[in-house]
Amino acid sequence: MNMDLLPKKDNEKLVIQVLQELIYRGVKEICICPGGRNVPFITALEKAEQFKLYYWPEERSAAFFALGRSKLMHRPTAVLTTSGTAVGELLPAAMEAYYTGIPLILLTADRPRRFRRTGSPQTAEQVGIFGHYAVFEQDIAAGEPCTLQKWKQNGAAHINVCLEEPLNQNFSAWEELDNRCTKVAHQKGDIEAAKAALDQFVQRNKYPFVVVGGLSCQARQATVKFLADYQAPVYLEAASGLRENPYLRTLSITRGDNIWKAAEKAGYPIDGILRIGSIPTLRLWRDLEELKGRINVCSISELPFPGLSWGLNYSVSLHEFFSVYQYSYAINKSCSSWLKEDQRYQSKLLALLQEEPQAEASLIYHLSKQIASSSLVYLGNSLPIREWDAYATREEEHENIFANRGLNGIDGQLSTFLGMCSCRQQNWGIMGDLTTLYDLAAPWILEQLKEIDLNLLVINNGGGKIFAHLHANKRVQNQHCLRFKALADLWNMHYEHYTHLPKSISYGGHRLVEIVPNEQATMRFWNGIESL
Ligand SMILES: Cc1ncc(C[n+]2csc(CCOP(=O)(O)OP(=O)(O)O)c2C)c(N)n1
Repeated sequence: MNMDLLPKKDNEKLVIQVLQELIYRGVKEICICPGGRNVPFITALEKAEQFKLYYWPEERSAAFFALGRSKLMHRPTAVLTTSGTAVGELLPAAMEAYYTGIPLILLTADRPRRFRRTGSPQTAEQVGIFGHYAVFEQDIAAGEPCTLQKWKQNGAAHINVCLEEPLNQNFSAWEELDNRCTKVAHQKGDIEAAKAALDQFVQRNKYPFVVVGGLSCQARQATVKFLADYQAPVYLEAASGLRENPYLRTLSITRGDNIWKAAEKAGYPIDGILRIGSIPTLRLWRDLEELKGRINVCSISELPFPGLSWGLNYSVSLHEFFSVYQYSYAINKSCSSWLKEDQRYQSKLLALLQEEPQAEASLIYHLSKQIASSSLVYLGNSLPIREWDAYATREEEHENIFANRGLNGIDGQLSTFLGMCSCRQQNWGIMGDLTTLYDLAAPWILEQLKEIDLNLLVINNGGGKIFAHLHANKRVQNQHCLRFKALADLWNMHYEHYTHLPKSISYGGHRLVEIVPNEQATMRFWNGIESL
Protein backbone atom coordinates (compact mmCIF):
# COMPACT_ATOMS: atom_id res chain seq x y z
CA MET A 1 0.00 0.00 0.00
CA ASN A 2 1.25 3.50 -0.72
CA MET A 3 1.46 4.88 2.85
CA ASP A 4 2.09 8.39 1.58
CA LEU A 5 -1.07 9.17 -0.26
CA LEU A 6 -4.28 8.49 1.60
CA PRO A 7 -3.50 9.38 5.23
CA LYS A 8 -1.71 12.53 4.12
CA LYS A 9 -4.85 13.84 2.55
CA ASP A 10 -6.96 12.73 5.48
CA ASN A 11 -4.78 14.60 7.96
CA GLU A 12 -4.83 17.67 5.80
CA LYS A 13 -8.61 17.69 5.60
CA LEU A 14 -8.99 17.02 9.28
CA VAL A 15 -6.58 19.73 10.38
CA ILE A 16 -8.07 22.30 8.05
CA GLN A 17 -11.55 21.43 9.20
CA VAL A 18 -10.57 21.97 12.83
CA LEU A 19 -8.82 25.26 12.10
CA GLN A 20 -11.82 26.41 10.10
CA GLU A 21 -13.99 25.69 13.13
CA LEU A 22 -11.64 27.74 15.33
CA ILE A 23 -12.01 30.67 12.94
CA TYR A 24 -15.80 30.38 13.09
CA ARG A 25 -15.64 30.54 16.89
CA GLY A 26 -13.58 33.71 16.85
CA VAL A 27 -10.13 32.30 17.60
CA LYS A 28 -7.38 34.62 16.40
CA GLU A 29 -4.43 33.38 18.43
CA ILE A 30 -2.96 29.95 19.04
CA CYS A 31 -0.27 28.94 21.51
CA ILE A 32 1.67 26.11 19.94
CA CYS A 33 3.47 23.60 22.13
CA PRO A 34 5.35 21.53 19.55
CA GLY A 35 5.68 17.77 19.66
CA GLY A 36 5.62 14.92 17.19
CA ARG A 37 1.92 14.20 16.98
CA ASN A 38 0.81 17.80 16.40
CA VAL A 39 3.17 18.35 13.46
CA PRO A 40 0.30 18.42 10.93
CA PHE A 41 -1.28 21.33 12.82
CA ILE A 42 2.02 23.17 13.10
CA THR A 43 2.77 22.73 9.42
CA ALA A 44 -0.66 24.03 8.55
CA LEU A 45 -0.49 26.94 10.99
CA GLU A 46 2.86 28.10 9.73
CA LYS A 47 1.20 28.80 6.42
CA ALA A 48 -1.90 30.40 7.88
CA GLU A 49 -2.32 34.13 8.03
CA GLN A 50 -5.51 33.90 10.01
CA PHE A 51 -3.83 33.29 13.36
CA LYS A 52 -1.21 34.96 15.49
CA LEU A 53 1.03 32.21 16.80
CA TYR A 54 2.98 31.93 20.04
CA TYR A 55 5.46 29.13 20.51
CA TRP A 56 5.88 27.54 23.93
CA PRO A 57 8.10 24.71 25.15
CA GLU A 58 5.89 24.05 28.17
CA GLU A 59 2.16 23.42 28.14
CA ARG A 60 1.06 24.53 31.60
CA SER A 61 2.40 28.06 31.13
CA ALA A 62 1.12 28.12 27.57
CA ALA A 63 -2.40 27.31 28.73
CA PHE A 64 -2.36 30.02 31.40
CA PHE A 65 -0.94 32.49 28.89
CA ALA A 66 -3.79 31.55 26.51
CA LEU A 67 -6.23 32.09 29.38
CA GLY A 68 -4.78 35.58 29.84
CA ARG A 69 -5.14 36.29 26.11
CA SER A 70 -8.79 35.15 26.22
CA LYS A 71 -9.45 37.38 29.24
CA LEU A 72 -7.86 40.36 27.56
CA MET A 73 -9.50 39.97 24.18
CA HIS A 74 -12.90 38.58 25.25
CA ARG A 75 -12.58 35.84 22.69
CA PRO A 76 -11.31 32.26 22.85
CA THR A 77 -7.63 31.49 22.45
CA ALA A 78 -6.44 28.00 21.59
CA VAL A 79 -3.54 26.05 23.00
CA LEU A 80 -2.22 23.21 20.88
CA THR A 81 -0.38 20.23 22.35
CA THR A 82 1.04 16.93 21.29
CA SER A 83 -0.20 13.67 22.83
CA GLY A 84 0.60 12.18 26.23
CA THR A 85 1.41 14.03 29.47
CA ALA A 86 1.46 17.30 27.50
CA VAL A 87 -2.32 17.13 27.54
CA GLY A 88 -2.48 16.75 31.32
CA GLU A 89 -0.49 19.97 31.75
CA LEU A 90 -3.50 21.92 30.51
CA LEU A 91 -5.68 20.92 33.43
CA PRO A 92 -4.92 23.78 35.88
CA ALA A 93 -5.77 26.45 33.32
CA ALA A 94 -8.90 24.53 32.31
CA MET A 95 -9.95 24.47 35.98
CA GLU A 96 -9.47 28.21 36.29
CA ALA A 97 -11.37 28.76 33.04
CA TYR A 98 -14.25 26.68 34.39
CA TYR A 99 -14.72 28.79 37.50
CA THR A 100 -14.30 32.09 35.71
CA GLY A 101 -16.24 31.26 32.55
CA ILE A 102 -13.31 32.21 30.32
CA PRO A 103 -13.35 30.66 26.84
CA LEU A 104 -10.31 28.53 26.12
CA ILE A 105 -9.73 25.87 23.48
CA LEU A 106 -7.61 22.87 24.35
CA LEU A 107 -6.57 21.41 21.03
CA THR A 108 -4.78 18.14 21.65
CA ALA A 109 -3.25 15.86 19.06
CA ASP A 110 -3.73 12.17 19.76
CA ARG A 111 -2.60 8.88 18.35
CA PRO A 112 -5.19 6.92 16.37
CA ARG A 113 -7.97 5.33 18.43
CA ARG A 114 -6.77 1.77 17.90
CA PHE A 115 -3.85 2.52 20.27
CA ARG A 116 -6.05 3.37 23.23
CA ARG A 117 -5.45 1.34 26.38
CA THR A 118 -2.50 -0.39 24.74
CA GLY A 119 0.33 1.36 26.58
CA SER A 120 1.80 2.15 23.22
CA PRO A 121 4.35 5.04 23.28
CA GLN A 122 2.97 8.48 24.10
CA THR A 123 -0.60 7.20 24.07
CA ALA A 124 -2.68 8.39 26.98
CA GLU A 125 -6.42 8.23 27.59
CA GLN A 126 -6.96 11.78 26.45
CA VAL A 127 -10.72 11.65 26.01
CA GLY A 128 -12.41 12.70 29.22
CA ILE A 129 -9.10 13.69 30.80
CA PHE A 130 -10.41 17.11 31.84
CA GLY A 131 -13.56 15.71 33.42
CA HIS A 132 -15.80 18.55 34.62
CA TYR A 133 -13.33 21.11 33.43
CA ALA A 134 -13.97 20.74 29.75
CA VAL A 135 -17.48 22.12 29.38
CA PHE A 136 -17.45 20.75 25.85
CA GLU A 137 -15.41 17.92 24.36
CA GLN A 138 -15.08 16.40 20.94
CA ASP A 139 -12.92 13.48 19.92
CA ILE A 140 -12.44 13.37 16.15
CA ALA A 141 -10.60 11.44 13.51
CA ALA A 142 -10.41 11.76 9.74
CA GLY A 143 -13.79 11.81 8.05
CA GLU A 144 -15.67 13.04 11.13
CA PRO A 145 -17.08 16.57 11.40
CA CYS A 146 -15.70 19.08 13.89
CA THR A 147 -18.17 21.49 15.43
CA LEU A 148 -18.08 23.66 18.50
CA GLN A 149 -21.64 24.78 17.99
CA LYS A 150 -22.80 23.41 21.33
CA TRP A 151 -19.99 25.09 23.24
CA LYS A 152 -21.29 28.19 25.03
CA GLN A 153 -17.79 29.69 25.40
CA ASN A 154 -18.20 29.46 29.18
CA GLY A 155 -15.02 27.57 30.05
CA ALA A 156 -12.69 25.23 28.19
CA ALA A 157 -13.60 23.23 25.10
CA HIS A 158 -11.46 20.17 24.41
CA ILE A 159 -10.91 19.07 20.82
CA ASN A 160 -8.96 15.84 20.69
CA VAL A 161 -7.75 15.07 17.20
CA CYS A 162 -6.55 11.59 16.22
CA LEU A 163 -3.89 11.83 13.56
CA GLU A 164 -2.49 9.05 11.43
CA GLU A 165 1.08 8.81 10.21
CA PRO A 166 2.86 10.09 8.21
CA LEU A 167 2.64 13.38 10.05
CA ASN A 168 5.08 15.40 8.01
CA GLN A 169 3.39 16.90 5.02
CA ASN A 170 2.60 20.01 3.08
CA PHE A 171 -0.68 21.86 3.14
CA SER A 172 -2.29 23.34 0.11
CA ALA A 173 -5.86 24.21 0.96
CA TRP A 174 -5.58 27.55 2.80
CA GLU A 175 -7.35 29.64 0.23
CA GLU A 176 -10.48 27.59 0.90
CA LEU A 177 -10.85 28.91 4.43
CA ASP A 178 -13.78 31.10 5.28
CA ASN A 179 -12.74 33.99 7.55
CA ARG A 180 -16.18 34.74 8.90
CA CYS A 181 -16.80 34.27 12.58
CA THR A 182 -20.12 33.34 14.17
CA LYS A 183 -21.47 35.36 17.08
CA VAL A 184 -21.98 33.54 20.34
CA ALA A 185 -25.38 34.05 21.83
CA HIS A 186 -24.47 34.64 25.46
CA GLN A 187 -27.11 33.34 27.79
CA LYS A 188 -29.00 36.13 29.49
CA GLY A 189 -30.01 34.08 32.49
CA ASP A 190 -33.33 34.41 34.22
CA ILE A 191 -33.61 38.16 34.72
CA GLU A 192 -37.13 37.90 36.17
CA ALA A 193 -36.02 35.45 38.84
CA ALA A 194 -33.08 37.69 39.74
CA LYS A 195 -35.39 40.70 39.98
CA ALA A 196 -37.76 38.87 42.29
CA ALA A 197 -34.85 37.75 44.47
CA LEU A 198 -33.37 41.23 44.69
CA ASP A 199 -36.78 42.75 45.42
CA GLN A 200 -37.22 40.31 48.23
CA PHE A 201 -33.72 41.02 49.52
CA VAL A 202 -34.13 44.80 49.59
CA GLN A 203 -37.53 44.57 51.28
CA ARG A 204 -36.46 42.05 53.83
CA ASN A 205 -33.18 43.44 55.08
CA LYS A 206 -32.97 46.52 57.25
CA TYR A 207 -29.21 46.43 57.51
CA PRO A 208 -27.95 45.22 54.16
CA PHE A 209 -24.30 45.18 53.21
CA VAL A 210 -23.15 44.86 49.62
CA VAL A 211 -19.92 43.20 48.53
CA VAL A 212 -18.83 43.72 44.96
CA GLY A 213 -16.30 41.21 43.59
CA GLY A 214 -14.81 41.12 40.10
CA LEU A 215 -16.97 42.80 37.44
CA SER A 216 -16.65 42.93 33.69
CA CYS A 217 -16.11 46.46 32.35
CA GLN A 218 -19.46 46.24 30.66
CA ALA A 219 -21.28 45.60 33.93
CA ARG A 220 -19.84 48.53 35.84
CA GLN A 221 -21.90 51.55 34.89
CA ALA A 222 -25.28 49.94 35.52
CA THR A 223 -23.99 48.46 38.79
CA VAL A 224 -22.85 51.88 39.99
CA LYS A 225 -26.28 53.32 39.28
CA PHE A 226 -27.98 50.61 41.29
CA LEU A 227 -25.56 51.00 44.21
CA ALA A 228 -25.98 54.77 44.24
CA ASP A 229 -29.79 54.32 44.33
CA TYR A 230 -29.69 51.61 46.95
CA GLN A 231 -27.54 53.66 49.36
CA ALA A 232 -26.44 50.62 51.36
CA PRO A 233 -22.87 50.42 52.65
CA VAL A 234 -20.67 48.60 50.18
CA TYR A 235 -17.26 46.96 50.05
CA LEU A 236 -15.75 47.34 46.60
CA GLU A 237 -12.99 44.90 45.77
CA ALA A 238 -10.27 46.15 43.45
CA ALA A 239 -11.24 43.63 40.74
CA SER A 240 -14.65 45.31 40.53
CA GLY A 241 -12.93 48.32 38.96
CA LEU A 242 -15.10 50.46 41.26
CA ARG A 243 -12.93 50.59 44.37
CA GLU A 244 -12.21 54.29 43.98
CA ASN A 245 -15.36 55.20 42.06
CA PRO A 246 -16.29 58.79 42.99
CA TYR A 247 -20.05 58.12 42.96
CA LEU A 248 -19.70 55.42 45.57
CA ARG A 249 -17.16 57.08 47.84
CA THR A 250 -19.73 58.08 50.43
CA LEU A 251 -21.06 54.52 50.70
CA SER A 252 -17.80 52.71 50.61
CA ILE A 253 -16.57 50.75 53.64
CA THR A 254 -12.83 50.37 53.30
CA ARG A 255 -11.91 48.30 56.33
CA GLY A 256 -12.25 44.69 55.25
CA ASP A 257 -11.32 42.95 58.51
CA ASN A 258 -13.71 42.81 61.45
CA ILE A 259 -16.66 43.96 59.38
CA TRP A 260 -19.31 42.26 61.51
CA LYS A 261 -18.06 43.76 64.75
CA ALA A 262 -17.39 47.21 63.32
CA ALA A 263 -20.89 47.39 61.83
CA GLU A 264 -22.56 46.19 64.99
CA LYS A 265 -20.60 48.61 67.15
CA ALA A 266 -21.76 51.43 64.91
CA GLY A 267 -25.43 50.42 65.37
CA TYR A 268 -25.68 48.65 62.02
CA PRO A 269 -26.14 44.94 62.74
CA ILE A 270 -25.82 43.50 59.21
CA ASP A 271 -28.75 41.20 58.45
CA GLY A 272 -28.22 40.57 54.75
CA ILE A 273 -25.32 40.34 52.32
CA LEU A 274 -25.83 41.16 48.68
CA ARG A 275 -23.00 39.87 46.54
CA ILE A 276 -22.56 41.35 43.09
CA GLY A 277 -19.97 39.94 40.69
CA SER A 278 -17.48 37.15 41.23
CA ILE A 279 -16.82 35.37 44.52
CA PRO A 280 -15.26 37.90 46.89
CA THR A 281 -11.75 37.61 48.30
CA LEU A 282 -12.98 39.38 51.42
CA ARG A 283 -12.76 37.37 54.65
CA LEU A 284 -16.41 38.14 55.38
CA TRP A 285 -17.42 35.84 52.54
CA ARG A 286 -15.73 32.89 54.22
CA ASP A 287 -17.38 33.76 57.54
CA LEU A 288 -20.77 33.49 55.87
CA GLU A 289 -20.38 29.76 55.48
CA GLU A 290 -20.95 29.38 59.21
CA LEU A 291 -23.88 31.78 59.32
CA LYS A 292 -26.43 29.70 57.49
CA GLY A 293 -29.92 30.50 58.76
CA ARG A 294 -28.72 33.62 60.59
CA ILE A 295 -28.14 35.93 57.66
CA ASN A 296 -29.74 36.46 54.28
CA VAL A 297 -27.52 36.18 51.27
CA CYS A 298 -28.37 37.05 47.71
CA SER A 299 -25.80 36.62 44.94
CA ILE A 300 -26.15 38.18 41.54
CA SER A 301 -23.34 37.42 39.18
CA GLU A 302 -22.47 36.42 35.66
CA LEU A 303 -21.30 32.99 36.72
CA PRO A 304 -23.38 30.08 37.95
CA PHE A 305 -21.64 29.60 41.33
CA PRO A 306 -23.12 30.56 44.71
CA GLY A 307 -19.63 30.47 46.31
CA LEU A 308 -21.13 29.01 49.49
CA SER A 309 -22.44 25.57 50.29
CA TRP A 310 -25.80 27.29 50.79
CA GLY A 311 -27.58 30.31 49.35
CA LEU A 312 -28.86 31.05 45.90
CA ASN A 313 -27.02 32.63 43.03
CA TYR A 314 -28.77 34.35 40.16
CA SER A 315 -26.65 34.18 37.07
CA VAL A 316 -27.45 37.00 34.65
CA SER A 317 -25.71 39.53 32.48
CA LEU A 318 -25.11 42.23 35.11
CA HIS A 319 -25.20 44.96 32.53
CA GLU A 320 -28.61 43.87 31.31
CA PHE A 321 -29.95 43.16 34.75
CA PHE A 322 -29.01 46.44 36.40
CA SER A 323 -30.00 48.39 33.31
CA VAL A 324 -33.59 47.24 33.78
CA TYR A 325 -33.81 46.80 37.55
CA GLN A 326 -35.85 49.56 39.16
CA TYR A 327 -34.97 50.20 42.76
CA SER A 328 -37.93 51.69 44.57
CA TYR A 329 -37.58 51.15 48.31
CA ALA A 330 -35.97 53.19 51.01
CA ILE A 331 -33.57 51.77 53.53
CA ASN A 332 -34.78 52.57 57.05
CA LYS A 333 -31.58 52.66 58.90
CA SER A 334 -28.66 54.97 58.30
CA CYS A 335 -25.15 53.62 58.24
CA SER A 336 -23.54 57.02 58.70
CA SER A 337 -21.86 56.26 62.00
CA TRP A 338 -20.25 53.14 60.52
CA LEU A 339 -19.08 55.18 57.55
CA LYS A 340 -17.67 57.87 59.85
CA GLU A 341 -15.85 55.28 61.89
CA ASP A 342 -14.48 53.83 58.67
CA GLN A 343 -13.17 57.25 57.64
CA ARG A 344 -11.42 57.58 60.98
CA TYR A 345 -9.86 54.18 60.34
CA GLN A 346 -8.67 55.38 56.93
CA SER A 347 -6.82 58.37 58.37
CA LYS A 348 -5.19 56.26 61.07
CA LEU A 349 -4.27 53.67 58.45
CA LEU A 350 -2.63 56.30 56.27
CA ALA A 351 -0.57 57.49 59.24
CA LEU A 352 0.53 53.92 59.98
CA LEU A 353 1.48 53.33 56.33
CA GLN A 354 3.69 56.44 56.45
CA GLU A 355 5.18 55.43 59.78
CA GLU A 356 6.28 51.98 58.53
CA PRO A 357 7.37 52.52 54.92
CA GLN A 358 9.20 49.17 54.81
CA ALA A 359 6.23 47.09 55.91
CA GLU A 360 4.80 44.95 53.12
CA ALA A 361 1.44 46.74 53.21
CA SER A 362 3.17 50.12 52.91
CA LEU A 363 5.20 48.96 49.93
CA ILE A 364 1.96 47.99 48.20
CA TYR A 365 0.46 51.36 49.15
CA HIS A 366 3.44 53.27 47.75
CA LEU A 367 3.47 51.13 44.65
CA SER A 368 -0.19 51.83 44.00
CA LYS A 369 0.58 55.55 44.15
CA GLN A 370 3.26 55.16 41.52
CA ILE A 371 1.32 53.02 39.09
CA ALA A 372 -0.59 55.25 36.68
CA SER A 373 -4.33 54.76 36.95
CA SER A 374 -4.62 53.76 33.29
CA SER A 375 -2.25 50.81 33.81
CA LEU A 376 -3.21 47.18 33.73
CA VAL A 377 -2.47 45.76 37.16
CA TYR A 378 -2.43 41.99 37.58
CA LEU A 379 -2.49 40.87 41.20
CA GLY A 380 -1.12 37.48 42.18
CA ASN A 381 -2.68 35.31 44.83
CA SER A 382 -2.49 35.43 47.71
CA LEU A 383 -1.23 38.44 49.73
CA PRO A 384 -0.81 40.86 46.78
CA ILE A 385 -4.53 40.84 45.95
CA ARG A 386 -5.55 41.10 49.60
CA GLU A 387 -3.03 43.82 50.34
CA TRP A 388 -4.05 45.82 47.29
CA ASP A 389 -7.71 45.61 48.34
CA ALA A 390 -6.85 46.73 51.84
CA TYR A 391 -4.01 49.23 51.39
CA ALA A 392 -3.74 50.55 47.84
CA THR A 393 -4.25 54.28 47.57
CA ARG A 394 -7.77 55.49 46.98
CA GLU A 395 -6.55 58.67 45.33
CA GLU A 396 -5.86 57.02 41.98
CA GLU A 397 -8.75 55.37 40.14
CA HIS A 398 -7.34 51.98 39.18
CA GLU A 399 -9.96 50.36 37.01
CA ASN A 400 -7.88 47.75 35.21
CA ILE A 401 -7.24 45.30 37.99
CA PHE A 402 -7.10 41.60 37.16
CA ALA A 403 -6.41 38.34 38.94
CA ASN A 404 -7.17 34.64 38.61
CA ARG A 405 -9.74 34.22 41.33
CA GLY A 406 -11.60 31.20 40.01
CA LEU A 407 -9.61 28.84 42.20
CA ASN A 408 -7.16 31.29 43.75
CA GLY A 409 -4.25 29.18 42.56
CA ILE A 410 -0.69 30.40 42.80
CA ASP A 411 0.12 28.50 39.60
CA GLY A 412 0.23 30.06 36.16
CA GLN A 413 0.10 33.60 37.53
CA LEU A 414 3.05 35.03 35.62
CA SER A 415 1.81 33.39 32.43
CA THR A 416 -1.70 34.78 32.80
CA PHE A 417 -0.27 38.22 33.50
CA LEU A 418 1.98 38.03 30.43
CA GLY A 419 -1.01 36.94 28.37
CA MET A 420 -2.87 40.05 29.47
CA CYS A 421 -0.09 42.52 28.69
CA SER A 422 -0.52 44.75 25.67
CA CYS A 423 0.89 47.90 24.10
CA ARG A 424 -2.24 49.85 24.95
CA GLN A 425 -1.17 50.71 28.48
CA GLN A 426 1.49 50.09 31.07
CA ASN A 427 1.49 46.54 32.42
CA TRP A 428 2.28 45.79 36.05
CA GLY A 429 2.14 42.32 37.60
CA ILE A 430 2.54 41.96 41.37
CA MET A 431 3.38 38.46 42.58
CA GLY A 432 4.47 36.68 45.72
CA ASP A 433 7.81 34.88 45.72
CA LEU A 434 6.43 31.31 45.80
CA THR A 435 3.96 32.29 43.12
CA THR A 436 6.90 33.45 40.99
CA LEU A 437 8.83 30.25 41.66
CA TYR A 438 5.82 28.26 40.53
CA ASP A 439 5.88 29.77 37.05
CA LEU A 440 9.59 30.08 36.31
CA ALA A 441 9.20 29.20 32.63
CA ALA A 442 6.60 31.91 31.98
CA PRO A 443 9.08 34.60 30.85
CA TRP A 444 9.99 32.31 27.95
CA ILE A 445 7.38 34.20 26.00
CA LEU A 446 8.98 37.64 26.55
CA GLU A 447 11.11 37.18 23.47
CA GLN A 448 7.86 36.99 21.49
CA LEU A 449 6.48 40.08 23.25
CA LYS A 450 9.31 42.41 22.28
CA GLU A 451 7.04 45.32 21.51
CA ILE A 452 5.34 45.19 24.93
CA ASP A 453 6.79 46.84 28.03
CA LEU A 454 6.04 45.41 31.42
CA ASN A 455 7.09 45.42 35.05
CA LEU A 456 6.95 42.17 36.95
CA LEU A 457 7.13 42.99 40.65
CA VAL A 458 8.05 40.18 42.99
CA ILE A 459 7.21 40.82 46.62
CA ASN A 460 9.82 38.59 48.16
CA ASN A 461 8.89 38.08 51.77
CA GLY A 462 10.82 34.79 51.91
CA GLY A 463 7.96 32.29 51.60
CA GLY A 464 4.20 31.91 51.83
CA LYS A 465 3.59 34.72 54.32
CA ILE A 466 -0.16 34.35 54.02
CA PHE A 467 0.32 31.37 56.32
CA ALA A 468 2.12 33.38 58.99
CA HIS A 469 -1.24 34.15 60.57
CA LEU A 470 -2.67 30.67 60.16
CA HIS A 471 -0.03 28.20 61.27
CA ALA A 472 2.36 28.17 64.18
CA ASN A 473 4.65 25.82 62.26
CA LYS A 474 6.95 28.02 60.16
CA ARG A 475 7.81 25.21 57.77
CA VAL A 476 4.33 25.60 56.33
CA GLN A 477 5.51 28.86 54.84
CA ASN A 478 8.28 27.13 52.87
CA GLN A 479 10.65 29.84 54.00
CA HIS A 480 13.69 30.52 51.85
CA CYS A 481 16.46 33.03 51.24
CA LEU A 482 16.30 32.99 47.46
CA ARG A 483 16.78 36.12 45.37
CA PHE A 484 15.38 36.61 41.89
CA LYS A 485 18.25 38.22 40.04
CA ALA A 486 19.19 34.93 38.40
CA LEU A 487 15.67 34.63 37.03
CA ALA A 488 15.87 38.10 35.53
CA ASP A 489 19.25 37.23 34.01
CA LEU A 490 17.96 33.97 32.58
CA TRP A 491 15.20 35.75 30.73
CA ASN A 492 17.11 38.92 29.81
CA MET A 493 15.01 41.13 32.01
CA HIS A 494 16.25 44.34 33.62
CA TYR A 495 16.57 43.71 37.31
CA GLU A 496 16.06 46.04 40.26
CA HIS A 497 15.96 45.29 43.93
CA TYR A 498 14.37 47.44 46.64
CA THR A 499 13.76 47.38 50.34
CA HIS A 500 12.51 50.99 50.26
CA LEU A 501 10.61 52.14 47.24
CA PRO A 502 12.25 54.91 45.23
CA LYS A 503 10.20 57.98 44.24
CA SER A 504 9.45 56.35 40.94
CA ILE A 505 10.13 52.85 39.65
CA SER A 506 11.50 52.73 36.11
CA TYR A 507 9.26 51.46 33.39
CA GLY A 508 10.24 50.32 29.89
CA GLY A 509 11.32 47.03 28.35
CA HIS A 510 10.90 43.90 30.42
CA ARG A 511 11.70 44.43 34.09
CA LEU A 512 11.78 42.22 37.10
CA VAL A 513 11.61 44.35 40.23
CA GLU A 514 12.25 42.47 43.44
CA ILE A 515 10.82 44.16 46.50
CA VAL A 516 11.87 42.86 49.87
CA PRO A 517 9.71 43.99 52.79
CA ASN A 518 11.22 44.32 56.22
CA GLU A 519 9.86 41.57 58.45
CA GLN A 520 10.02 43.58 61.68
CA ALA A 521 8.34 46.57 60.07
CA THR A 522 5.62 44.27 58.75
CA MET A 523 5.10 42.83 62.25
CA ARG A 524 4.90 46.30 63.76
CA PHE A 525 2.44 47.28 61.07
CA TRP A 526 0.23 44.28 61.85
CA ASN A 527 0.31 45.06 65.55
CA GLY A 528 -0.56 48.64 64.71
CA ILE A 529 -3.51 47.63 62.56
CA GLU A 530 -4.93 45.44 65.27
CA SER A 531 -4.98 48.34 67.67
CA LEU A 532 -6.67 50.76 65.25
C1 LIG B 1 -1.46 25.75 42.94
C2 LIG B 1 -1.60 26.13 44.37
N1 LIG B 1 -0.94 25.42 45.31
C3 LIG B 1 -1.04 25.77 46.61
C4 LIG B 1 -1.81 26.82 46.99
C5 LIG B 1 -1.93 27.18 48.45
N2 LIG B 1 -1.30 28.48 48.70
C6 LIG B 1 -2.01 29.60 48.85
S1 LIG B 1 -1.11 30.91 49.17
C7 LIG B 1 0.33 30.03 49.11
C8 LIG B 1 1.64 30.69 49.37
C9 LIG B 1 1.89 31.83 48.46
O1 LIG B 1 3.16 32.33 48.71
P1 LIG B 1 3.73 33.60 47.96
O2 LIG B 1 3.53 33.46 46.52
O3 LIG B 1 5.13 33.81 48.40
O4 LIG B 1 2.77 34.74 48.44
P2 LIG B 1 2.55 35.39 49.89
O5 LIG B 1 1.63 34.50 50.65
O6 LIG B 1 3.85 35.53 50.58
O7 LIG B 1 1.92 36.64 49.53
C10 LIG B 1 0.06 28.71 48.84
C11 LIG B 1 1.10 27.65 48.72
C12 LIG B 1 -2.50 27.52 45.98
N3 LIG B 1 -3.27 28.56 46.25
N4 LIG B 1 -2.36 27.18 44.69
